[in-house]
Amino acid sequence: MLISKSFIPILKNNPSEAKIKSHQLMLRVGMIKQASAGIYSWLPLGFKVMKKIENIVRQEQDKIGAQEILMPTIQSSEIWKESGRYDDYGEEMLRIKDRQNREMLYGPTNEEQVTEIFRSSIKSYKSLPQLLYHIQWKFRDEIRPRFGIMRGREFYMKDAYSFDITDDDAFYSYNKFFLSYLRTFKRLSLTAIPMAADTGPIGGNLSHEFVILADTGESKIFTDKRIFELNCDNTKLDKSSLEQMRKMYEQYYAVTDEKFNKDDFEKIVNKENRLITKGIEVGHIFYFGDKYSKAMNTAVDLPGGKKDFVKMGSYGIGVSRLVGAIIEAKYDDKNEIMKWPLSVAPYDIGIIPMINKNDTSALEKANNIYLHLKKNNIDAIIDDTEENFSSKIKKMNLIGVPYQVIIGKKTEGDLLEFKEIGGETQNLFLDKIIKIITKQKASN
Ligand code: 5CA
Repeated sequence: MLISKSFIPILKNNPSEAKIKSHQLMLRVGMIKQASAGIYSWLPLGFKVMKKIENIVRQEQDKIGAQEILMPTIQSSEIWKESGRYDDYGEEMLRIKDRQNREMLYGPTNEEQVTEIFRSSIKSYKSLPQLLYHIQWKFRDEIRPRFGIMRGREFYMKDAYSFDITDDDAFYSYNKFFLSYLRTFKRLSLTAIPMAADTGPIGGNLSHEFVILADTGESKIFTDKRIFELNCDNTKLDKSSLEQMRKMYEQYYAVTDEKFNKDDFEKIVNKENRLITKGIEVGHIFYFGDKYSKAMNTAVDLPGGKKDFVKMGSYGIGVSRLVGAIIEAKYDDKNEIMKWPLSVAPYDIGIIPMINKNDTSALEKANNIYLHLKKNNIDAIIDDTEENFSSKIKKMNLIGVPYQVIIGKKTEGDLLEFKEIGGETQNLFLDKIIKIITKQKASN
């Protein structure tokens, strides 16, 4: 891709309406454009990043045996009346009437819709467990949409739902998602910690929020620092390994302010291990037993011939919010450098030829390198503008392409000036550069 031909509308300065880094940067480099309050269009750069995040989320859902479906954005009010949430949800729900005067709504979440799908087909314990998910736009008429896509009204969410018959089996499903969340955030190069959380309008009594640390986060968190040293790398997918893994995380105090109790915190956590800070909620999982299945009469046959209501959980990841969350976590404020993790970067490498009107040899060289990289599945962007060197570097640093190749006066023969964003320049042959990037990609 050539920058001159791409739709990357970069602004000279930070837009004044944006209060936090991620919102500023996303507007500044043209990742998004506001359509109305809390509602955004996604432009090529932002859309690419979000799609890459979405794919990682999808792969990790598939790995635990969840099956992808796609439910509509517009739902009928009938099922919400059955569950009792039509009135409870209040003004956050966008209510719509169709031409027959039927009450419809733009889905803020899908517990009712998925329960309706499940009950129409699944009749026996033999078909359980069922883990279903979709990745779809949601709408919540938030009172205070803010920070760009971080708290939008329209946002993109992965939501999954589990169906089991016993609590024991349902916890097994819950733990599978717990693990898949840890793996997902790790692939996005984020350290998300699971914290005991309130259940709010979703309901139930077991719930974890997955939170990444950031000063600009809206969640206040209280935790034992040692939770950051844990990892789930060797966890297997069987029931007891998963239970042990969750217990390992739960051994440390980690809660958001809704669940905070000062006496407990000071009693349980030694002074030197206490951490009080802020974070961004990137995922939230819930277990609520038969809350919806009872209200919506969703039961299956048990082995002995009796019937029972299914036990359910729901599991959300803020896919669009993650784009902003990664910026909050990775942006280097001091040097104005954004470094996207390679797993979600809009481009793998930026090629920066020094161009002047009388000499196009650097651009020709850039094009050749581009084609060679493409053959090796490396996605490059060439800055083919005639701007000066420092403004080109600045632009590339702002876009956050993880690697750069500079083709300047000093570039002779096949040796190239290569650097990882923010790092030292090395002189390398193209083959070596391809090896470095390919290896890094494979590790994701
Ligand atoms: N039904 C459950 C689980 S699927 C549910 O809706 N959970 S939630 O309300 O916690 O939302 C799941 C995730 O969506 C949150 O963790 C957050 O990352 C994201 N999210 C929620 N509200 C917004 C919003 N207004 N803007 C952007 N992302 C949001």
